[in-house]
Formats: sequence, structure tokens, C-alpha cells
Amino acid sequence: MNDTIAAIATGHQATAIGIVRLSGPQAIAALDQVFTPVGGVPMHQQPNRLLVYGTLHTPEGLALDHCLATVSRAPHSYTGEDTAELQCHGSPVLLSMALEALFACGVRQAQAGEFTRRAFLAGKMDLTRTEAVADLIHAESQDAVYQAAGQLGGALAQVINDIYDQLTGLMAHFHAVLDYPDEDIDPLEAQEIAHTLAQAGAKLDRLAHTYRRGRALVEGIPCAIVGKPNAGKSTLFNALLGYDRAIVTPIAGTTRDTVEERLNLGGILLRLIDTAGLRDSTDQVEQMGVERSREALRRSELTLVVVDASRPRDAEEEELLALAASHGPTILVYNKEDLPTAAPLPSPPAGVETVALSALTGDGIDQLELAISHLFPQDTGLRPGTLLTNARQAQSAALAQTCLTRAQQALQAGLSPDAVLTDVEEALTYLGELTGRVVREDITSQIFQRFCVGK
Ligand SMILES: Nc1nc2c(ncn2[C@@H]2O[C@H](COP(=O)(O)OP(=O)(O)O)[C@@H](O)[C@H]2O)c(=O)[nH]1
Ligand SMILES: [Mg+2]
Repeated sequence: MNDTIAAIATGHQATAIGIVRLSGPQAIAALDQVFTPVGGVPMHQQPNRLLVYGTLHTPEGLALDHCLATVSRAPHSYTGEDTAELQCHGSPVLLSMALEALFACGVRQAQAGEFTRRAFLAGKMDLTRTEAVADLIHAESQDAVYQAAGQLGGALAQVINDIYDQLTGLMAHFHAVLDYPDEDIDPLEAQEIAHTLAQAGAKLDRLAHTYRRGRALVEGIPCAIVGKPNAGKSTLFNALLGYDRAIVTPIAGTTRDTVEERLNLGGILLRLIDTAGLRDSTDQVEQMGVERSREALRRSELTLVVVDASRPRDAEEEELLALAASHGPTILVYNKEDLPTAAPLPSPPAGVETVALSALTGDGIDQLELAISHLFPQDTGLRPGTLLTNARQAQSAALAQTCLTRAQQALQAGLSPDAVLTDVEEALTYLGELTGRVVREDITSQIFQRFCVGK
């Protein structure tokens, strides 16, 4: 049986209300030792989920707060265990004193994510829902909230389970034929198997494709700012962020490392990466920076190529622009628009949008924001909550995809159904890992590490 855990569920700053939560067999008994309701009826005699007003005190009886408490008994609670919650005033000192009082009653500090881990182990939520809890807590844009909320409601699990059920149906039918030869069950025709595999495979492909968008929602779109030294990359980086994060100097090559910051640009979450110039250099430190900017370009899904418009564009910049454009969405930023332009600006490669601005004065920054928002339309037609949003999910889906493809190929090659269905069975294992039907301790541990204490 589990022990009883407690944690402060709210932040570490003074707030109007602070919450301490408990879960485990001793949760309500421990609460009764530190909380006395005004009416005198102890919490273990109170109904579930009723907010009860009373005094929070040390086990010795020293008052700490006048506040609310509530209990929910197993299995009708978040964790599936007996749980209790104190809603106190939000002083971090008060909250830790409340926690200390509970520790004195035999309760221990909860680890990060332990409440949700218990909820998962009690079968209260599948893995995609537990991940949604963490995503919701860390959501940095409105779309990330919609996605996490939908996923928490089970939308993603439903998509996965739909595929899972279809494949299980296939397996069940096959085994029924084998196990009950006298029952006269129609054996599976290769055509039927092919049909089901194609259907499930198509659904799985659609699901796997959502990862790019899902990751952008949760992690942000990696956006590298590249260009020659002194083009104004760091100035642009700071201008977009709205504060000075990167170092700006008139000496070429001062940004020697890459700097990364998140930025919510009209609902689109960007991971803005300022790089050192892509310049061949003999200087050791700068060379490392250059390497890193090439790396940043490889990782980026949106590239801003910054060119100093007051100087003629050179071959190196042409090359950089072509490189970025062949890699993915690219915007050519003609910077230093406030200075006289050197020459008529040559037109960019096809598909590359151009924005002229001054990172120094801020003129034209709004045009850049507009261009970015056009490249990443937010309405994708995907139902919120049905996107894969992390590497773990994407990997399981990809592995399941591989197995299903193998099954389809085996069928086409004329192999027997049991050879085909071995691959289907393996695909089911990966789909099972995705939702946590198949529990792997290393996977679950990793998931719950991402949580805060108290959730
Ligand atoms: N006039 C003008 N100067 C700029 C502009 N953007 C950057 N600079 C200047 O150009 C120099 C290099 O800028 P910086 O952002 O460090 O360039 P980086 O090497 O590409 O990161 C600094 O002196 C900036 O003040 C701009 O839009 N107009
Ligand atoms: Mg710089």
C-alpha cells in the first residue's frame, strides 16, 4: 500500500490563496490533526468535496490560519486514493509551516509528479492525459492551452485507441479461428486484412504527421537569426523580444555563442536563436560560434537571414540565403533601413519573403511579425488535443508505423496471416506504450520527472 504524501501545490510567492494537498491512506486522519472545522465535526466525518471552514494549527494547537479544507475519498479523487486539500492564505512561510505540521503527523513530502503518477497507476488517466497535465501547466500560448486541454479530455487517447481497437479486432478474429476450429468462424481473407491494415495505417500516418505542429505548439518553432557579423542580428533579436538579451556592439563578431529565448508572437510560440555570424574565421572562439550557427540553421524551422541593406549584398550572403531557403521557410530581412541603401536590393530566391526594417528604430518590425504569422497559420483544421506533442509520443507512433508497413509488405509478399500478424502485434505494443496500456518504468519515470512538486 502507498504511504501518504503532501506538497504545496501553488507557487513560491505570496498569493491570495495557497494550496497544500495530501494523498494516501492517512490523508484525512493527518488533516484532522492539523485542522479543526468551526462546527466541530472532524473532516473524517465530513462528506466528500465539501469546502469546510476552520482553523489550521500545529499538532500542538498553535493557530496558523483560518481557512478551508476539503476531502475526497478513494476511489473518487484525482489520485484514486483518499485525498485532502487545504486552501490557506498564500504565504510561502505559512504553507511550509502547514506542511511541517503534516510531516509531524507521519506524512512525507511528495516527489515531483507523484500525485499524477498515482493517478496513472490507479488507472485514473492514461499516459497521454498525464502528459497533458504537464503541458497545461507549462503552456505558453493559447493554442498550447487548447491542445493540452483537449488531450487532458482524452482526445489524443481516443485517436490512438481507435487504431488500437481496429488492430486488436483483427488479432482477435485471427485467434478465434485458430482457437475454435469447430465454431465455423470465417477465416480472415488476405483482402480483409489488407483493408484493415490500410485503414489503420492511414490513421496512424495522419497522427504521426501532427507532431511537427504539436511540437511547435508546446516547444515553440525554432527560429534562427543568421547573417554576417554586424548585420544587426542581435539588435533584431532584442527588438523582437522587447528587451536587451543579446549583446550588441559595433565590433563584428561579438555574439560568440548562440542565445535562445522564447517569444510569443501573436499566439505563435517562437524559439528565437541568435547566432554568431556565418563567417569563416581563424579566431578559435568565433569559429565555435560559427559552427553553432550552422547547427542552429540545421535545427531551425524558420530562418531569418539578416542583411545590412546599407551595404551591397555579397556572394556569401547569397549563398547563405540559398542555403536557408533550401532548408525551409525563410524570410530575408533587409536591416538598417534607416540608413541610405547601398544599391537597388536584388530580389530574393523564389518563395522567400522580404521585409525591410530597422532593428535599431523598430520601424518595420510589425511587418516582420506579420510575415511570420503568414508562414505559420494557426488554424490547421486539426482538432485541439489530437496532436502528438513530444518526442516520446512521436517515437512510439513512428515505431508502430514501421511495424504496420512491414505487416502490409509481408501480406503483399504473400506471407501467411500469422507472419503478418506478428508485426501487427508489435505495432500494438508501441501503441500500448503510447497510452500507457503497456507500462514501461523507464518511460513513466521520464514523464513524471517533468512535473512540478504538488502535481
Ligand atoms: N543604423 C542602424 N544600425 C543598426 C541597425 N541594427 C543594428 N545596427 C548596428 O549595427 C551594429 C551591429 O549590430 P549587432 O546587432 O551587434 O549585429 P550582429 O553582429 O549581426 O549581431 C551595432 O552597432 C548596431 O547598433 C539598424 O537597423 N540601423
Ligand atoms: Mg550579434
